[in-house]
Amino acid sequence: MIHVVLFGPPGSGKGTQAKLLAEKFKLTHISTGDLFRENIQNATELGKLAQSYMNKGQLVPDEVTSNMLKDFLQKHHNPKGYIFDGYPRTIPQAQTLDGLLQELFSSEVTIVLSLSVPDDILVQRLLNRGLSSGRSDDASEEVIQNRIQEYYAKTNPVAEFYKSQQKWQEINGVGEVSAIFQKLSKKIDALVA
Ligand code: B4P
Repeated sequence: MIHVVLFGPPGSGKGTQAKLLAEKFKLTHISTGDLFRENIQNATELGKLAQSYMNKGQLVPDEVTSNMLKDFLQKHHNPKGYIFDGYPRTIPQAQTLDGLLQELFSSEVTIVLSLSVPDDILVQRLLNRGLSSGRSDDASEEVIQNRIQEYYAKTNPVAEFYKSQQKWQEINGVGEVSAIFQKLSKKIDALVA
């Protein structure tokens, strides 16, 4: 079983690459952002709560996010493993993930692949996506900047957590989607070979 965490700021290509990698390596793709958007569309209580944070570019509280993740893992068992896209985003989430993988599968995070992209390119990508996605969190530069600030304040410390465990690998996320996919695939190939 392998567990890949795809890491990086908003707009770095996590969602884009996670879908491709999940298909290639037959891993189950878990995007906490997608799960929140599904709940928003279905107007669930969880969706209403998540929307109030996402609209402002803030992170949804850890407890809510982690309970949703646990529920997903229990319902979607994949003996090959998972690709985590957008989780963990805080140190408590990283600790929760360790606990869940241990409790449910007697397993642990195998590798963290971090996509690095300069802020100006992130803003441009998200504004572009906002033109067609209808996502409220992509609609204004102010909210996008807020998401990037949240990343540096709350999510970046997670890097140290994984670096100290020698699980951290950095990949340049600027360039063609296919070229970045090749680079990420090589890292996972090395794990499954
Ligand atoms: P997410 O859904 O994770 O959204 P994201 O950070 O914007 O990244 P995403 O994966 O969608 O975009 P990608 O970089 O692939 O989170 C949204 C919100 O949900 C968060 O702000 C937060 O409020 C909440 N949330 C989610 N998880 C949470 C958690 N664990 N804890 C608390 N809150 C949580 O792509 C962006 C754009 O770039 C796309 O248009 C894509 O086509 C384009 N692109 C990708 N790769 C490219 C490339 N190489 N070149 C050019 N364009 C590229």
